[in-house]
Amino acid sequence: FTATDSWSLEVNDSYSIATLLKEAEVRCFREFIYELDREPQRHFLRNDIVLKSEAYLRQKNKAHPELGGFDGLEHFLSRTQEMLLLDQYAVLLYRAKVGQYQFYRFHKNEETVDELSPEEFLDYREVVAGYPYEPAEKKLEINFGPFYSLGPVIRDHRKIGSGQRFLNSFMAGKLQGEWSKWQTHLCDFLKIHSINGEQILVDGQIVQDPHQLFEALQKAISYLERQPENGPIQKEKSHLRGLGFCDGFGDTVGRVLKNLQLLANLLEEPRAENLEEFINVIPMVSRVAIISPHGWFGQENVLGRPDTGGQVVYILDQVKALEKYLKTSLKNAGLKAQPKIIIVTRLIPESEGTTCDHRLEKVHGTQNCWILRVPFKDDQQGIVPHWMSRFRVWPYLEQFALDAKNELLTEFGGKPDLIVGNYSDGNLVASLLASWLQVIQCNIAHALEKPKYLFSALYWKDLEPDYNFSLQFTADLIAMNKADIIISSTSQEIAGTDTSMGQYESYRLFSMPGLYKVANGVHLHHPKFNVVSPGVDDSLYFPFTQKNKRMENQTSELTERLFQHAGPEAYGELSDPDKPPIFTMARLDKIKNLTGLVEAYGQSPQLQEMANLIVVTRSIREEGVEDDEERHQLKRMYELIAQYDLYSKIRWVENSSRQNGAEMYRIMGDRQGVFVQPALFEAFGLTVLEGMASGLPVFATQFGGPQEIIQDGRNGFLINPTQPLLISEPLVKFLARAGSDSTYWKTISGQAISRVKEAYTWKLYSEKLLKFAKLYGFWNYSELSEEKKNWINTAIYYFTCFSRNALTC
Ligand code: UDP
Ligand code: LCN
Repeated sequence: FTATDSWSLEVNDSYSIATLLKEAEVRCFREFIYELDREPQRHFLRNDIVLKSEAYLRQKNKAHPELGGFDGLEHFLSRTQEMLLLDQYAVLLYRAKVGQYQFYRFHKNEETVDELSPEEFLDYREVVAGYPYEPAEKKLEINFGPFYSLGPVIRDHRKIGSGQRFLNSFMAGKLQGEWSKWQTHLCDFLKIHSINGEQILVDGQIVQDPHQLFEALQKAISYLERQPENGPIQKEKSHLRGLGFCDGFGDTVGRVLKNLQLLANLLEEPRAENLEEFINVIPMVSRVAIISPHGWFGQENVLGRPDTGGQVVYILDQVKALEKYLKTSLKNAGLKAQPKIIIVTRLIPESEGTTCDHRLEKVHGTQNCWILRVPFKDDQQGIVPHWMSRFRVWPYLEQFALDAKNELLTEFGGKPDLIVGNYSDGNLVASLLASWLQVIQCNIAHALEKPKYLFSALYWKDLEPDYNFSLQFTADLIAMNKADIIISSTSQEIAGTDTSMGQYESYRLFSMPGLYKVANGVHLHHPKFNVVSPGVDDSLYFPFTQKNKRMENQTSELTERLFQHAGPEAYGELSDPDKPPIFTMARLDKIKNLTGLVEAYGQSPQLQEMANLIVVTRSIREEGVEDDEERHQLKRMYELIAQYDLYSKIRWVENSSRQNGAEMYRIMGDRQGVFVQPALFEAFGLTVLEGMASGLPVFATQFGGPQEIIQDGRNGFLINPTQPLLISEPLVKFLARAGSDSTYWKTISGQAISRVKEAYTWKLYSEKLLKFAKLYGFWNYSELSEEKKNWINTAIYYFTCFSRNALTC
């Protein structure tokens, strides 16, 4: 496989070092390297580089005002993603703009700067990590690039993640170019649909080709034009049937007429808008399978465990919204069929009082959405009885997929129309199911572990005993390339921003020393990527000011529990419970960094003076906690509370009920508190939305999704959680201003509520996702897509065989 395709990493002449930096800046940069060289660390990431260079450049500017500043160097360093220090060189990965890289090698003792290839950079990275240099021919290189060379490419990096819009115009262009071929595709496509075994849309026995379709349309349109617009379509059914039109075009004469006219227009004039509108009308989706194998998947008492966080919340809200949307669209299409959505997850016999051992459970507040649980099996014990970390599920997934396939076929009474995978394990299972059943596959990452854990690919061997990343990253590569659609919660998740690396982007170029090297692991410019942001359930998360929606007894019980109640489910005794609360709630993973917030609070007497700290987690005791990371974080919390003597300033409270969690945000709003999300990295961050929707000023990590949710300073604040002072300073500043200006807190609170209402709703989500799925359904059906599928499936097949062998060995 060679990398001579259109989307291999661009190396661009306009970014030669001479055009980026002045001579004095190159010299200053060498001096900065000299400073860094005194530190033991050899591998620096952007955050480190920026923090260290800021202080250095400030001092340089002061000492040499005559040089007129170092703006160019500051800009250059802010875009340097990585720096490696070797004996003679500093090697840099410079991100010129989204998806465009440049690799430089600065000689420490000479005035020379070389440009490197991506492969050379990967080699240096391995050397710095202590691996012996291996010549290229000894390494296995994975490159998916050539397999995409026949398909469409979004060239403008600003449009990455707008796959639907792009694909629509791309297809319309194709329609115009090869119209007679596409007319046949469209006509055939309309004949293949059925719901519960009944033909819908066009009867292929009567209408065989586009010409006949057009004739039939003219007759049907002129007939319907003579009928009352608001009349039910039932009365006209037999007439339309005779012409070759079945149910599915609408429920009233007016609607059917409009849709048939749309189709006639499309056949006559293949414009992008006509195509988009018509495809959206087709009732292509009524049965959806959502795959989320690991974790405790239930509706009560499951949240806050290391493997059961936002993904469960997201899916439960998602299915409710999808069902609602599908019901309306099926009704509008004149169909009686009800949508059915099945969430497939793991059945866990040792379920600790949850419903995780029930085979089938109805999703509350829906008519036909179900949780279907299928057990993991192994050769020794048959059904695996106990919970297992998401990092250990890999050996069970193939059998799980086979069993899930049979169960789904039985429950649906046929194939689903769409399979949605969640997280690395669900996406891998979705890849298998979608191949076996020939159904459209949509992936949702939720959180890609590779960018979450720093240097996780480079040091995979050290991390392997706990995390099995060799398997997970391989699974990610398979699923990303196999998926028809990938939806992301923010656009930075795909290709990052001007200054930060995207989460998918981190799979583009990397190596796992001794295993393989990846060049072009993911095609960010492919239209399969679409940004579809989740929302919040507004019946649960609403502004604290909506008193009439709140329950007085719940509010007073929880207020007592949060601030005063003594008992085993709370720790700390507030000496002044009336101070404004700094609230946080998350799973006790290291990455969530709740201990970082406690440390920042502990190190700031000013903050302790101004506010109390309220921490909510699912458990505050080590007993019964099986996850090592969670146990370690629990211990660390107690240590920090003791070390900074915080017992009278902090309340650490247990909760795993979503209803209570929602009211807790509002109680913090009653007291003019703030919510802090201090994660070292957050893929999206549902708690950020929940806090904002409840009317809290939110301080959230600048690393990951929150940077797109929050417009810094307007409807919340972004913080750098890597140092205690960087967390506490913005909080002190805000609380001081809110103390002296009574309107400030209210302004931010109001703007936070508006932001969520405008941009993050499940209604918007359902519309976008299903529109996208339908468009792909049509595209997948086309000839062009067959070519694409063959290429990709061949690549995936070989890669999967290889992975199985390599990983079994
Ligand atoms: N949550 C909860 N109790 C906890 C921790 C989390 O109810 O102790 C909920 C929280 O309200 C949110 C979800 O779990 O709905 C966490 O989602 P998020 O996207 O913030 O993070 P994740 O846990 O998925 O990484
Ligand atoms: C997983 C995460 O880590 C969060 O950042 C997301 O908000 C959540 O899944 C839902 O997608």
